[in-house]
Amino acid sequence: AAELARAAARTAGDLLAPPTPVRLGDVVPAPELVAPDPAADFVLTAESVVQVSGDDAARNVGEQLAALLRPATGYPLPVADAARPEPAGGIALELVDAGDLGAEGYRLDVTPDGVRLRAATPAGLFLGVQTLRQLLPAAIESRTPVVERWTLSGGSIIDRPRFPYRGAMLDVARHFFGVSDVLRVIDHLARYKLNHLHLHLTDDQGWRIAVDSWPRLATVGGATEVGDGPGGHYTRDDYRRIVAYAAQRHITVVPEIDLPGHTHAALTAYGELAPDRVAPPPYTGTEVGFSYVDPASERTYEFVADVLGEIAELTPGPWLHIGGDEAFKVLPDAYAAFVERVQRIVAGTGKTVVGWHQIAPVRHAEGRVLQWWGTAGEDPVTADAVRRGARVILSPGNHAYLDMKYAADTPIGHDWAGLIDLRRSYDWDPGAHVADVPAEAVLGVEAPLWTESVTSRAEVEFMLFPRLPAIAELGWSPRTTHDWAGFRDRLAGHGPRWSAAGIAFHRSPEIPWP
Ligand code: TNX
Repeated sequence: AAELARAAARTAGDLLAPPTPVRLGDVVPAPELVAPDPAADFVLTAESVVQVSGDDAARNVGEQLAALLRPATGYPLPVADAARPEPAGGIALELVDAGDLGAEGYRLDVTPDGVRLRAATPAGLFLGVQTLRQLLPAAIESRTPVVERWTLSGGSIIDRPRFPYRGAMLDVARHFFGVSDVLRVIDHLARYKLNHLHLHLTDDQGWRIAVDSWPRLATVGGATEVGDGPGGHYTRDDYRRIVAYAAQRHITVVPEIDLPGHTHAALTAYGELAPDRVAPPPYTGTEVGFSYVDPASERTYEFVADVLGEIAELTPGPWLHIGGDEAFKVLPDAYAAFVERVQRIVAGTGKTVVGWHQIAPVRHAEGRVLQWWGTAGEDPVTADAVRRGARVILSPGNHAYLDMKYAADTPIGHDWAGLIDLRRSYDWDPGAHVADVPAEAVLGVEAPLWTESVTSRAEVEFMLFPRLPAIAELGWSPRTTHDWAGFRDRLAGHGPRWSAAGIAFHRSPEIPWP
């Protein structure tokens, strides 16, 4: 049957008028350099082969490319090793030091003879593949064979990211999202060249990761969520699966254990951590700032060391996020002493500490990173921490928060940081957003999705799309390409891609969707 469908697609495709091809520059995030050659279009055919040079990781990118293209085209697209891969009517992926492309850059050349993609690393090839995917007609996103002429516009793209850290956060604590939902979010990140997934694993309403040394955290602390839902948690194997799936897509998982506040779920499991040593009943509301583990108890630091030790061991990436936000009931001196000690515990695991910018006032720890979620244009305390050596991930609440409503009538979401339509998520500059936080101190950007009001995969996608691509472009594209009108036009063509991929997106009225 697959064979028949393939044949039918081929014949009918040949009879069809060619669809309006995607222009070479219609890529999100915008590439650094685009040089179209209108005389050099290429058409992918049933005979096309993917040739790959390099190591297993490079070959794996070739396999992923073929797997992306097979369902809609119905073509076999075999993947072949070649010392010197040639387009030869298909696609060549070459792992080679092609100029100054860096760790994530790539060069893509489309000629009538095929597509040549070159990068110095498998990550660069993978990122180039995301561009290649966007250059094919939107129907490429279909999971079943489609009648189409698979044309790519001719010319060259040379591309590399502006910032090394480009991320999104999913709050799996307020509402739990199972492994398959998380994997799908990873796919969404990959499309837009985001390379970090921050998982907010713990909060007042639920503890979502199994910890062998403190088992009740997950079994008791994980059994609730906002509202009446059952909650849930990831086993160590679930978490390993998420990390491995992300790694295949060159995405680093950043696990967050929020401390010392946002810990009510941990206290329900282990009353010994609570200031009064009494385990409270579960909390399934949406208030913040009321809970904390006792910073004056040695037992608390044993807990922190055990938990962070296990998470570090399960996590190949360099980061451990310790939260640090909204610990309103812990006095400043006790808070600073606690965070400094936890920073040392993280250093002891070999990881680099990340925290919400509330940790800025405490002593510097080697390499530490502050995730800034402010809404003003200045923050002297964060600027001072930067002078003392901190780097910053920008998640401004009034631009990058994916849980804010698009408009007053958006059915889910918050508005404490204002309404965030697409233009608001797009129109700011991470390199010059906070006074006295220079671009050199900015590691990158991250778009957090808090889930107090977000309960399903479809609702996650509704809040992510179309704003996630806007944040992705701020993290990836050189500032010289920044242009609202151009972004709007480039993004419009992605609507049909999302529809074909079954992504439930918000049809922002600002975009001329086709
Ligand atoms: C503030 S942003 C929080 C979260 C909430 C969010 C809702 C931050 C570090 N803390 O606990 O979920 O607002 O928008």
